[in-house]
Order: sequence, then structure tokens, then C-alpha cells
Amino acid sequence: MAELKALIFDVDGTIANTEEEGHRVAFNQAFAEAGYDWNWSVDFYGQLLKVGGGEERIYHYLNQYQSPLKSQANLEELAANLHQIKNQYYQERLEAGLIELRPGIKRLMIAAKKQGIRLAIATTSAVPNVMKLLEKKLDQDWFEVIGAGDMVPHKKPAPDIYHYVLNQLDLTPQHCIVFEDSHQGVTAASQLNLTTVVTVNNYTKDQDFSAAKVVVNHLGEPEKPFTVLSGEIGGEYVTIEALKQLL
Ligand code: XBP
Ligand code: MG
Repeated sequence: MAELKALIFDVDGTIANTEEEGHRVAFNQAFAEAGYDWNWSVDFYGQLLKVGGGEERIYHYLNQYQSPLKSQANLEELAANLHQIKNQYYQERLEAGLIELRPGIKRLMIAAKKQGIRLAIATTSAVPNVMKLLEKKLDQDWFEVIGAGDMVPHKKPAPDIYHYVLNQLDLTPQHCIVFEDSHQGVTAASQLNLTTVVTVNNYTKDQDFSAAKVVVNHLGEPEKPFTVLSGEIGGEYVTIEALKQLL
């Protein structure tokens, strides 16, 4: 059994349910501010989530669903502008306390730190969005490495962001456990043979997680036990001791 030295967390959908009531609503606010009557419903946004990265997601939408605009505007520029506006609205929502951490996240991070296990972030999301979430709900100083957004050439499902984080930590995959919520995230981590624990959410619960070690509904708390959906993990909520058994 290898020694557990670091926990690496995805952000959106894993640390907090940021998508449905966070990013999605902020995208719609940005469209309205820019004078477009587009509205991404909860279900439609689920389809758009297959495109990682907020700017890339807008560009994909413009290209696929608003193609007459192609002759009137530079779609790349428009996507970049709308993404900037959306990020302001998203950060306002974080500031207003509208986005909560998922069960067990803070508890597990505190337990890891007490045992000298290092913490890192590996996300597709833009750096300022990640920083604002950490500032409001956790503590930026807890994280030795924050791998985010455009720090790497290719976003998840490419493994680039995990390469980057492992390099910065100067660790090999066998000493780390990754936390993800999506098929894209697990695909990114599994290409480096990282051991992955998945906490599903409404958008991801039917995805293929065959490359993950364990799939649970959430990390759980003493008063809110988890449900194991696949794989094996002991106890009623995810603990550092149980994670050590996974390596
Ligand atoms: C989630 C994403 C992101 C967010 C929006 O990635 O796909 O694109 O929806 O983020 P992960 P930005 O779960 O890997 O963090 O607008 O900040 O890009
Ligand atoms: Mg995610």
C-alpha cells in the first residue's frame, strides 16, 4: 500500500454544486445584460456541460445554436466578452452566499491537513472563480497548488491539468487521491492512473464511472452517511483512514 500524501480536488460539482444555481444562472444574466434573450434551462445546460470551460461552452453554443450571428460578429470575441460578464455575476452569487459546499468537503480537508496530507485543486474553471469560492467557503492557504483554467493547453478530459498539479506537488500518482464528479474529470485523472473517488450530482449521476475506484453520492458527514454506488469503501462517511485503504 502506497503512502497517501495528497488529495486533489476538482471544483465545479465536487467541492460545491456550482453549475445549476451558479454558473448556469450567471450565463443567463450575462446574456440578458448583453441584450440577448437566450436562456439556458437546467436540462439544456446539462447537455452543454459536455463542453468544459465557460468560454468554450459559450463559443460552442454560439456556433451550434446561434449560427446566423457568424456573419455579424466575431464569435470568439463575443464568447470571451460574455464569459467576462458571466464571471462577474457568478462571483456576485458566491459573494452573496448562494452557493454551498457539498457534504463532507470541509470536514475531509481539515482532517487531511491535521495529518499532514497536502491539498491541491485541479479544475477547468477560470482562476478568479475558483479563488472566490475558496475565499468565501474554505481558505486559499490550505491549497499548495491551484491548477485551473488556462494554465494548461487542453482542458479536461485531457489529463493536462493533472500533469501540471502532480508536477507542482512533485508527487507521483500512487501517492494521491483525486475527487471528481464527472466522466470528463475521471477520464482526465485516469489517464495518469490516479485513484479517483467520484461524488455524483444530478448532472452526472448517469455517467460512466468505470475508471473510478469508488463512486458515492457525496463524501458524507457523521450525521449524514453516504451511499456507495460502486466500488468498496468502509465506514459511513469518507475518512482519511478509508482513503488510505484505496491506494
Ligand atoms: C467545470 C466546468 C467549468 C464551469 C464554468 O469544470 O466545465 O467550465 O462550468 O467555469 P470542473 P468557467 O468540474 O473540472 O471544475 O466559466 O470558470 O470556465
Ligand atoms: Mg466537476
